[in-house]
Amino acid sequence: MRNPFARDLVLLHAPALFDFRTRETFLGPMADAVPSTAMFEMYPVGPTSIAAFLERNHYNVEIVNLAYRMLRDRSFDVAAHIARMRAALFGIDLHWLPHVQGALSVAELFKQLHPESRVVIGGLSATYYHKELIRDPSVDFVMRGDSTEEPMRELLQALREGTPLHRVANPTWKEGARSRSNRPTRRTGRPTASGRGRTRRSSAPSTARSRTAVARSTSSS
Ligand code: B12
Repeated sequence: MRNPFARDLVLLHAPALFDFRTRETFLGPMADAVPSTAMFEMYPVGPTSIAAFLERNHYNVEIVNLAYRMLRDRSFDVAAHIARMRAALFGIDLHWLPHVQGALSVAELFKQLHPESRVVIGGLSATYYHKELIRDPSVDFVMRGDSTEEPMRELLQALREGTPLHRVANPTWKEGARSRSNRPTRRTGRPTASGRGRTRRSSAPSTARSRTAVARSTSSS
């Protein structure tokens, strides 16, 4: 029987550069208006929205802000902290592009410590670079799109029940030596014929109709 207290998902927020405490670096300019340091320790709003949605759907989710912990305590042991973590799935945000080195370094460290665990990367930059990211040995899934709450629920459910991923909206994932992608069913701002952006959202992907659309739109590369 499933342990109702077990973590289903841990969402990790990496610093822009890992490990900024031990590596020399030249940091680029940051907007003065932004309330975080050049390590981008403030995580995107999205993980809180994903966590709230999944909790409402009876999944246990935790958010761990590694970047903030490292800034607050210079001796914070990231590897020891990650080694103690247990969950069915681990998510790392790659939302702002300057985060790419930090997000992938944390994913690599994570896989060294938990080779059996699965890692999903998400956020706007991850969405754009999903084909490149899925080639990284530390990345199992890239969850694309700007509305990933329902797709993340579907992914957790599929992993829990061992059902095929082609029914899950939005992911790119590894299948042997190849990668596969399901077309995102939730997106915004698609250009119209007139060239102006318009907001368009499809119906919830859990409906029978959109499930069929997702299944039809699976592609591989
Ligand atoms: C509000 C906002 C801000 C706010 C709040 C930021 C925050 N904490 O999220 C403020 C003003 C602080 C801000 C700051 C910045 N922002 Co801003 N911001 C936005 C804006 C307008 C909306 C974001 C939002 O709230 N979305 C709603 C929430 C619910 O969705 P979300 O955070 O996108 O998360 C969803 C998905 O992305 C995805 N997802 C996100 N993370 C993860 C993680 C996992 C594991 C998974 C599976 C999925 C996932 O699923 C989430 C839920 O559906 C976007 C534009 C846009 N269209 O999104 C720009 C945007 C995200 N910002 C951008 C930038 C560049 C910045 C700054 C770097 C600006 C600067 N030069 O300083 C800073 C960085 C902040 C920092 N951490 O240091 C760019 C990012 C471009 C890029 N790819 O790098 C965007 C796209 C604007 C743009 N077009 O240029 N920002």
